[in-house]
Amino acid sequence: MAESLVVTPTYNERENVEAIAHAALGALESADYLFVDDNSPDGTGELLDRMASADPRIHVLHRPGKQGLGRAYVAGFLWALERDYRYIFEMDADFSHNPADLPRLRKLADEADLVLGSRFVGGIRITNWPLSRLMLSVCAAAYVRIVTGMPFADPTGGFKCYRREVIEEIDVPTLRSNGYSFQIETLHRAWIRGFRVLETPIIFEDRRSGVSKMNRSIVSEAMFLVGRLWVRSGLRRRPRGVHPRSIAARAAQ
Ligand SMILES: Nc1nc2c(ncn2[C@@H]2O[C@H](COP(=O)(O)OP(=O)(O)O)[C@@H](O)[C@H]2O)c(=O)[nH]1
Ligand SMILES: [Mg+2]
Repeated sequence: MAESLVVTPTYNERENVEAIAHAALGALESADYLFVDDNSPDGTGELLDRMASADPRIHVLHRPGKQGLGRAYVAGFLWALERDYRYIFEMDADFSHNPADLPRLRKLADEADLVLGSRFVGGIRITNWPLSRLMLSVCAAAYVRIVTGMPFADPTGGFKCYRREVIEEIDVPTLRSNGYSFQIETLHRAWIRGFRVLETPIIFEDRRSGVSKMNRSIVSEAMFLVGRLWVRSGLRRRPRGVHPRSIAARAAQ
């Protein structure tokens, strides 16, 4: 079995899935690929089935209808936990995340439990985004920092590499959020439990084809979630200590 699994939720990504799978599996020889499709009306699901029957490294989960990115990732993470993958990646289908960055994220996961591809650490690196969308992301990041205490430049990013232990410890079935909130919620659970999180710079490009599923309700969901996370963690604004299963704990032994 491969060491890594790249998980990508898809909704109407027919124009992207073949190219992204080819690029990701070429870039990371030690990886399998799991797509989680929400019965895309454009036929992405059927195309993914054909890809999976032609390539044993490609897998597909089909869900009955559009339930949001968070639900799709939860299904994907549970699928990964039933198997022996050591490293589990989140990546979008639309080439906003560059598959050529996968080996670098994987390598950094030798020294961190969760590696975040960050659009903002050490400057802003987003190409072709409308200014409004950029401002939204920058403001969201500041808001998350102020309320939760999480010291990350880009807490809403969706290009990540988790060590398996993190996925095992963040209680995946109780993750409730979707959209941007899902990224904040998973990051907060890992960080507050004392896992080591590392941000590494990435260049984020606006999608090459297809349309974004971003909308207003995703934004308001995130606004509420951030407050809830802070309250749920007993108003704590920093981790209790190093998690016993963190790579940091093991290095200290
Ligand atoms: N399965 C599933 N995938 C989704 C859903 N919404 C978005 N996605 C996928 O999640 C990824 C990010 O979505 P995208 O529309 O690019 O959001 P943006 O990059 O924030 O504009 C893409 O691969 C989408 O196809 C959904 O409801 N279900
Ligand atoms: Mg996108």
